[in-house]
Amino acid sequence: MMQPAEPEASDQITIEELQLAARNHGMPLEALRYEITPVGLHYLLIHYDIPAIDPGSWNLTVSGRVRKPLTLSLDDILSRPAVTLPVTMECAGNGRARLSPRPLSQPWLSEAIGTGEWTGISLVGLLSEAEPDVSAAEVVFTGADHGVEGGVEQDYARSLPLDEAMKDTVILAYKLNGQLLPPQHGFPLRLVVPGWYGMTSVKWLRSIEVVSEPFRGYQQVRGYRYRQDPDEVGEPVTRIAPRALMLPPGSPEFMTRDRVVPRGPCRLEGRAWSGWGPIERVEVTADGGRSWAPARLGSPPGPTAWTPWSFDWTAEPGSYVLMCRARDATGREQPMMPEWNVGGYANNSVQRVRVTVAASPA
Ligand SMILES: Nc1nc2c(c(=O)[nH]1)N[C@H]1C(S)=C(S)[C@@H](COP(=O)(O)O)O[C@H]1N2
Ligand SMILES: [Mo]
Repeated sequence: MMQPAEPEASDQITIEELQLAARNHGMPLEALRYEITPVGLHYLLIHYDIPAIDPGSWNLTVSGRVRKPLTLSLDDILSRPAVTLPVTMECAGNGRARLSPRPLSQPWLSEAIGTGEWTGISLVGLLSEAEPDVSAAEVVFTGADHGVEGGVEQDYARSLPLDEAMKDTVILAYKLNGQLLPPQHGFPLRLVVPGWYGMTSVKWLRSIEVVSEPFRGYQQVRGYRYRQDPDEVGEPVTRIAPRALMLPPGSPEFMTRDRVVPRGPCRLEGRAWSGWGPIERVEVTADGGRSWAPARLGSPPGPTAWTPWSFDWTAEPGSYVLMCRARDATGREQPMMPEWNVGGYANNSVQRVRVTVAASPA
């Protein structure tokens, strides 16, 4: 059977990419079986070093274009009413390593995802208490981590437009899956912005500043822009493009990760999400995309988390490339082939899972 070619990376992975990949791990795709990703299996992306923070002396400041600037200790934050929300988070660089030419950065394939159950305080509550004044346009979130990127020494910082920051699903989280944040996920406090790519959700948060002009920080105007040419201003990377992933069926071959599946009925399962709207449809193909059949959709664990799907496949002897694709309620759908950009962001082209079904049981 003719199979569609999978986009191949053009050159070999460099030692610097490997260095990043060894620090920042993905979610093993078999962890798609968990509705809430266990801590430790959730993906991880850290631009610089994990900062050392003493929770006793740490505090959070809310300042800038506000009538009532605030300084809160960790105890102040822990004593406020708590909210808990399952949130599917994805790195904007997910899929980057399948682009050609490959942008040199964290070389994700498709595993830079996870769904955490985040507990914290609502950001809108805190901002309302600080009373942004009429000049307020954006909110800048700064982390305690520090490093150099693109030749610019910086604290990791990102902004959100005021109206996005005031949405009631945005939280300042101090717990992940019921435990205090582990160091790597932002202890003692991080921002969690459902629906937006992960770079928005600033970890090791130390200050919130309300500003009247668009923030010009590195991660806002140099990083995280869609560009065809490095000299372009580009468009900002914002919400998560739709993606469906399949829990790879059967068993893997150690090096290639190709699957071996016994013949007979085989339930394919996975999860799908989009930051633009609810998942409306997931389809599956086993014949290279000549025919797509709809998967059954289950209910997501919350409005800002992935939707489970399943599909009953009959595995006949042969070789297959299984694929799945998601469409959201805004009509956005995954493309078959990647769309290239300088930073390698938002490559949500469909996943390919190579499967062999043996003629007789092993
Ligand atoms: N302070 C700070 N916040 C950060 C980052 C960082 O390097 N420093 N990485 C961002 C990026 S690019 C992503 S994808 C998410 C990853 O969150 P996680 O490691 O908890 O999965 O955190 C974001 N928040
Ligand atoms: Mo990211």
